[in-house]
Amino acid sequence: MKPARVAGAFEARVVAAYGRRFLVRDATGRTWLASRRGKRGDVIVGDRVHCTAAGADNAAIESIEPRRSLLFRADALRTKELAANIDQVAIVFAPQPAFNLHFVWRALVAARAAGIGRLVVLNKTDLPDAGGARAALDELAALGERTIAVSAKASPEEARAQLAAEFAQRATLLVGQSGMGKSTILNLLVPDANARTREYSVKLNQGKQTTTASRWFAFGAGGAIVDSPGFQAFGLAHLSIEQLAACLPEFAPHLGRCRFNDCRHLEEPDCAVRAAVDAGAIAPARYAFYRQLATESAR
Ligand SMILES: Nc1nc2c(ncn2[C@@H]2O[C@H](COP(=O)(O)OP(=O)(O)OP(=O)(O)O)[C@@H](O)[C@H]2O)c(=O)[nH]1
Ligand SMILES: [Mg+2]
Ligand SMILES: [Zn+2]
Repeated sequence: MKPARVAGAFEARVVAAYGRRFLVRDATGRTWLASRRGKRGDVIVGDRVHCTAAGADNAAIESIEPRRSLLFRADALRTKELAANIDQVAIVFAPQPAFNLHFVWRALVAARAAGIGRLVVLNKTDLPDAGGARAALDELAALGERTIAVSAKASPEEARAQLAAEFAQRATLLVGQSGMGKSTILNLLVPDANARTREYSVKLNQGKQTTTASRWFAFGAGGAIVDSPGFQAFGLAHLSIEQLAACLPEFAPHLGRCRFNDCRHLEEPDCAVRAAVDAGAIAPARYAFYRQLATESAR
């Protein structure tokens, strides 16, 4: 007996978005070009959506399922959603091109604030470590973050095994500055990703094959890997000063111990966080990072 269903209605995953055009993948693995009639900007990669068929390969997105998670960044002017329904963010950095350590730290704060798991990936370990990437990774491990070091290009088999263990059965978003190796890692784990990226670009009329937008790829049994384009500034203007302090793990033992309940840990007297900096329990560079974020906070 066939299951009852509404003619032409189906559920799907948004696997790519380009302007107001989307690619959605249904349960059978078929990809449809979809549009969101009337609405603007409310569908993002990773969303589970309800669609109706509107032609041979065309569909209309009728509604969006509630999201399990949402990662985004924001500056004073605008908010940029990165992906919906991910379980963890893999922040990729490398000795070359020159990395910005604050980018890694900011991505960790954004993920923590969104209740999303975190993994810091140092890639290109085959290159000379001019920028102290390894030391930066070790410092993050000491703060309790999950870390992993790989060379996706020089030791692909080893890298594949290491990464597959971390990515199994979870939806992972790859983020990082441009050129760190996100797409290389994706291609290592999802062998047909290149071909599908081309297929997506053609269907969305994008032309370019570099990573210009987030794309969702199924990975193994129950997992997914989302590639995203590199960008330079990971804005956290959407977080309040209180949230920022709560997202720095080494601040945790000191929070609630300041003289004032609403202490911002900036200029207030008898601040336990600043006392911890003076005592060497919080690294001055991390406290300076916090102050920087606090100046950008819109709330
Ligand atoms: N030496 C070395 N080069 C690597 C490694 N992994 C990736 N690369 C190279 O780094 C360059 C950038 O890699 P991509 O995977 O395109 O980087 P990306 O992070 O996807 O960059 P965007 O899409 O621009 O954000 C390519 O030339 C890769 O071949 C590695 O482990 N070692
Ligand atoms: Mg890329
Ligand atoms: Zn304080």
